[in-house]
Amino acid sequence: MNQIQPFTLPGDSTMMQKDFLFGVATASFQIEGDYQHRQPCIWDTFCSIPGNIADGSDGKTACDHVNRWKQDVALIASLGVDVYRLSISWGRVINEDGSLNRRGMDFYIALLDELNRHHIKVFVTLYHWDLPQHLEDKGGWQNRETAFAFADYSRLVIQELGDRAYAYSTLNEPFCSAFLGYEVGIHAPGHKSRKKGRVAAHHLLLAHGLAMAEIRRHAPKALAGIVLNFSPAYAFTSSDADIKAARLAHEYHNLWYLMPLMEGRYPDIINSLSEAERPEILAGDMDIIKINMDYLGINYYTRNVYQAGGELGFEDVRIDNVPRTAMDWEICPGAFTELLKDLSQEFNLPPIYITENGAAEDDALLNGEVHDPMRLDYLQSHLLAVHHAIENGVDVKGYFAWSLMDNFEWAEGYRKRFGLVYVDYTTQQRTLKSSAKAYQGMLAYRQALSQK
Ligand code: GCO
Repeated sequence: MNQIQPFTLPGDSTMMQKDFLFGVATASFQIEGDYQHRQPCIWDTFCSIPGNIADGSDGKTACDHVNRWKQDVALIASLGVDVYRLSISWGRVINEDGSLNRRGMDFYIALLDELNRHHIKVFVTLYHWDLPQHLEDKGGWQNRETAFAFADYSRLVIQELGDRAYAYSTLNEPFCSAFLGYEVGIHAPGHKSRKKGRVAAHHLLLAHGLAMAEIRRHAPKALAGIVLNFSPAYAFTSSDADIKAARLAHEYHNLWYLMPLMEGRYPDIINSLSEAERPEILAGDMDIIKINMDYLGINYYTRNVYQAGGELGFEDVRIDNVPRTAMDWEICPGAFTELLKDLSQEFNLPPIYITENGAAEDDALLNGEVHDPMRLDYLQSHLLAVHHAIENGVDVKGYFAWSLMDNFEWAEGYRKRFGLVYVDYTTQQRTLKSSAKAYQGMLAYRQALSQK
């Protein structure tokens, strides 16, 4: 195949400076496998119920990363990235009685040591959705106690990993855990109740605040923050009703998580829920949640369009004739720039890291190569979108492509591929896609610039 054109950014872009961090991201359940050596989690249970996962698969083997981690670190290093974002599997490091699982913890210690040996910084996510099943059996995120169990687990991990991690993120996308997992039930643990979704969100945010305090105490040099996903809400028409609908959707899906962190309160849409549907907020909770963060992680994939309607005043509209990824998500880099600008204007945000951005494509391995033109376009346009936001004054310090390699895409199973690296699940062979080469090329160019 012809030489792949590297991604390009203007030479004087902040993103081409050495201290802007470029990375790739993964999550424990999506890549690790080796389920025999950890507690079962809610995703194991969810996968075991027919119909939940599009291809009937599970996370038992995934990318077999626990057995291939050394080779995977070499792969990460070969891309030339500055930083790698991974998550810790709660049930791999903590036994059911709360004691440390030495074997599991040693796996992560060796992994972080190896990354650091390659001069790769590590962003550790403490919770990327794999709640131990024994905690779900006691109510999971419905149960306030889970927030305290999370703080205990976090403390043990942070005490062990300490400054091997450059940054800790408490939670990844509490929207997904709460809304997809407890409110609409398309993710584990599969509950379907508005009340449960709202209660889960509150306990997740409380867990975040409690864990932040543990990071501050036990790894004072590491950065501490959270990762939120945002799908900016656009009005279908310019009618007042649709504009209002988009605002309501933004409050319900995006600001429900950000506003408590920044301002110690839920957005106004909480007042349109019946008393019975609102979470119980105890005195002091919002102060715990509002703890100062060193950074905000933002995950962006797509935007959503809304019109007036539905029980809460908004409903999704699917618009035609727009480019979409294999997830059927609209490709809209302009909304990414606008999101970053709008959030920075509306809130007094800490520095931002783009902790995930990427696209699923129907990739195929042909003669040892994987060409992914749609992903190439997607990443190039979204890198530029970040650049434009920075030019407009938004403080972005890093960018992580989702994902290092193809992996278990939750309810979609293995059919949706997000990797820069292709994984052949029968052989576990990894192959750099064109997008990986374009990323590698950009990073090599930047490296050369910095040595001039
Ligand atoms: C997410 C998750 C990832 C997904 C990715 C693509 O943040 O939603 O962090 O686990 O795989 O977003 O859907």
